[in-house]
Amino acid sequence: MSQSPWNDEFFGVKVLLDINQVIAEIEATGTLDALEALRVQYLGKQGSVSALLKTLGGMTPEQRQVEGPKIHALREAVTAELATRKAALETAALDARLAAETVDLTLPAPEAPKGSVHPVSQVMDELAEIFADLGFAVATGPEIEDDWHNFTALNMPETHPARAMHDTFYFPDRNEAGREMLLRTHTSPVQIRAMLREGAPLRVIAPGRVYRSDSDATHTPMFHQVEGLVIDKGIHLGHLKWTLETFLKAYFERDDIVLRLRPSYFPFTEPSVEVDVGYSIEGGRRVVGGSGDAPGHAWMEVLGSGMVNRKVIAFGGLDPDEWQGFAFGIGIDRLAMLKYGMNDLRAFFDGDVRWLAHYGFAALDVPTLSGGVGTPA
Ligand code: 2NL
Repeated sequence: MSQSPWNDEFFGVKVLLDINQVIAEIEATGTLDALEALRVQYLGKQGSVSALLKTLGGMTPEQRQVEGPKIHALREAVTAELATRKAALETAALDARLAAETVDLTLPAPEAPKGSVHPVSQVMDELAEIFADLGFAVATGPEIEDDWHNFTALNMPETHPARAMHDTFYFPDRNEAGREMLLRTHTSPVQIRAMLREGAPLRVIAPGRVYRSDSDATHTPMFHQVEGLVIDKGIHLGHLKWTLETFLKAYFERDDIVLRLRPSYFPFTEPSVEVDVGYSIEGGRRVVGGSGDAPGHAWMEVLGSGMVNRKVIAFGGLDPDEWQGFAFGIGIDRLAMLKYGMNDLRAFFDGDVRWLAHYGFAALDVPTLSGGVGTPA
């Protein structure tokens, strides 16, 4: 760097700038704060290098041609030196920290927050496991359905009063085939699709979300249902009763489950039966088991079922003279409440993590029904 000429009065600006002195000063800076103070002193708005730059305005073109490059070179030299020193100080600070700080690898790691399995998911897994033992596959399908799969194929024609009873959420537009679109009111359409796709024989369960325009203490507009369907030759009510009894014993993990079948009506089954189980109250909670007619016991409805209506078998693309079947439908949320002792359905869907911490299941410690269906109690 050439010797600076600006050691004295210069165009009215009092400057004392010796480039070698400036560089020495920057190099001697020991802290980032001190360096920043120097930057302001030279390059800041009121800085001395900035003041020199301003003098260019008052020069003749000839003077400017001579002095301009020198002043700019000076500014660049100071800027570069400040940057070099800044990097050196930062590196030194980091080295000092690295030398001073140590990581104690023997300290226990902080515990990560753990998620948990929602009771509805847990019960769905249990149902899939129990029915897998009985030869059922799990079928899924769309939650947005057309009215043919949700109603017509289930023997609920346009004018059928049960369509109104379902309090359906309809979409404003029809699909390409001109069918009304809706949120499925049950998982039956999944089974209709399974029949059409896979034919017979068939054993499927269809668990999932269903929607009805209904909302109070015991009804949420979205809830969970599992339906089951068996199609084979020579299927009769005895198969239905044995299957449901075997399922309920496995689910409640009790061998003393007693069923009561009551005649009922569903458009998609004929005959239709409502299934009750005996229970008693123990410690303020419903405990399933024993006959509902026994002292201190009562009957509680748990599911609806029946022999698949001939018309529904035909809508599923099968010959009802050749194939018969039974079907059932259960509310999963209520099934979870009965087994795990919750009393408010709405809390299931509030998304409150405190509720989930209380009722949820550890992801890696899922209680499985490892005994399997049919294992002696
Ligand atoms: C109830 C009643 C039921 C079915 C669902 C069904 C499905 C097909 C064919 C015939 Cl594809 N039936 N499902 C049958 C009887 C009852 O549910 O009260 N559920 C909570």
